[in-house]
Amino acid sequence: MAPSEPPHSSFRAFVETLRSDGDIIEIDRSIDPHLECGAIIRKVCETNDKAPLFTNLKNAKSGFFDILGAPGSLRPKPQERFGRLARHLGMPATSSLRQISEELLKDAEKEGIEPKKVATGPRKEHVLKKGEFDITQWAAPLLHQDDGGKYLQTYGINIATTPDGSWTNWSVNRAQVHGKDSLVVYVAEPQHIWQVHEMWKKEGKDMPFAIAFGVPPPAVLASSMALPENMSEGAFIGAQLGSPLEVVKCETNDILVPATSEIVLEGVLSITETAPEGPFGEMHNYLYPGETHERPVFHVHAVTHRDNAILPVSNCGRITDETHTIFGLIKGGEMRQIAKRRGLPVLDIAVCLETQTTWAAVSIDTARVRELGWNSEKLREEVGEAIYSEKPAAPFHRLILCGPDIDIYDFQDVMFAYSTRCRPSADETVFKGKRAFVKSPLRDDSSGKVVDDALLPAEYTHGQNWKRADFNESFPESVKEKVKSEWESMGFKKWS
Ligand SMILES: Cc1cc2nc3c(=O)[nH]c(=O)nc-3n(C[C@H](O)[C@H](O)[C@H](O)COP(=O)(O)O)c2cc1C
Ligand SMILES: [Mn+2]
Repeated sequence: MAPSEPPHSSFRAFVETLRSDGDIIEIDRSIDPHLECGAIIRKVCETNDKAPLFTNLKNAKSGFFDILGAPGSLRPKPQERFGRLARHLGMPATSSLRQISEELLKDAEKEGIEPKKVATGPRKEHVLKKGEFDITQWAAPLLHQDDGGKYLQTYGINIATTPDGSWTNWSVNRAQVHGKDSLVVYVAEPQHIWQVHEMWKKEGKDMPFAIAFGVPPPAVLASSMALPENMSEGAFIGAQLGSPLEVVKCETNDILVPATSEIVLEGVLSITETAPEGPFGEMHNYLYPGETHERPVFHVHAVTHRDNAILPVSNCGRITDETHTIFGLIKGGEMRQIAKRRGLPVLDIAVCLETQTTWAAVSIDTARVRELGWNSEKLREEVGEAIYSEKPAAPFHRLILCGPDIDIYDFQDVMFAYSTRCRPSADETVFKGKRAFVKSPLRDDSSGKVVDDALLPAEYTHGQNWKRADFNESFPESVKEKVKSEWESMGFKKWS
């Protein structure tokens, strides 16, 4: 049966859409949230399998809660590779990463539409006050064996408002179980949650705070974006969707949370009390056993949840999970916008998921490069200086410049260009002192970010003077069509 609501309207509708897409494996046998659940999600991500919905987690209090793993990872069918991500915005499952990023970022400069406050919502179906819940007894998963604790928050949104009420920030930052009514939250410079928390420290008051799990999927995408300071992610996504998101007030503070949220934890983020957080298996597929950081404690004053609540869980590590797909979606789009704003001869920028999102491929408008009369050195210098100077580029340390015959979303094509057209040293420029990414296993790559020119010399003078020796370029259409139409009857596997 087709779902009655579009997938981007609520997390529940999203799950129903995945189900009707045939993109869910419902697991009703008893699964242990201690590592077993995490192992299944990990294997799913590493093999692009269907999203697992765990409906019988060991120790889960009856009906509270189920887990949806891999909510934004890749699908098995190549034509629907980004289908799960596309469904976050209510788009067709066959949408490309470029199409999804255009939809998310279209007219990004338009005025925000603030969320609309409504009286109540399904998330109020169950209200548990302090003393009525014990988070340590929930089915919060231990996701990797050396993680510092059980991570409840991997795909929810953290909601914080500045003391003057002018800016409400939504962000995805992990949080781990700390006590029966407390969590410890990843709050670190330069993230906005850290900035807002610093403002409350100056006020000398604990920060009113909420984490909402299972929110409308567009809200997660907006909360993963590096929007400018003072811009509320809720207002941004309202404008992108063309209508406000509905929010309800918390029970114990004035924080507004999405009305259809599956689970909401509300209370205060302490300005004085910290606890060790981490380690956690991270997006680059590294975990440093025993490495912890002191981070603020979240005192939970109330919990509200829907009937049969579902917790979304992202278990990051080796490609490909949400940290890669969403990074690819957002950072590629943001870097494309930078190139456009700076007037560079760039058609598009794609994050290479296969590199754990540390490289990006840049499609160069070579006709414009020829008009500008730029040589390779000048092009590398201009692109590197512009892109690496801005925040969205921090996670990347290699930009590969590609000509018009290269599909920058096809890593094999990018590697074909890189390996056959880029001479080490001669075609490379190294940039020093550029913004590094704290999460990178390199810790600090500010002394070595590179732009690799994978254009051939002819592209600077007359344009492409070669043809490829491959199926696509070395045969007439009539021959290709005939081969394709007879392929399977000759005994080969399905045409792809
Ligand atoms: C699945 C997922 C998990 C993430 N986990 C973290 C995290 O634990 N810590 C963090 O700082 N950023 C994390 N991020 C990235 C932030 O959401 C991103 O940097 C965002 O811009 C932060 O919001 P802000 O710009 O309002 O600070 C995660 C992103 C995704 C998609
Ligand atoms: Mn923000």
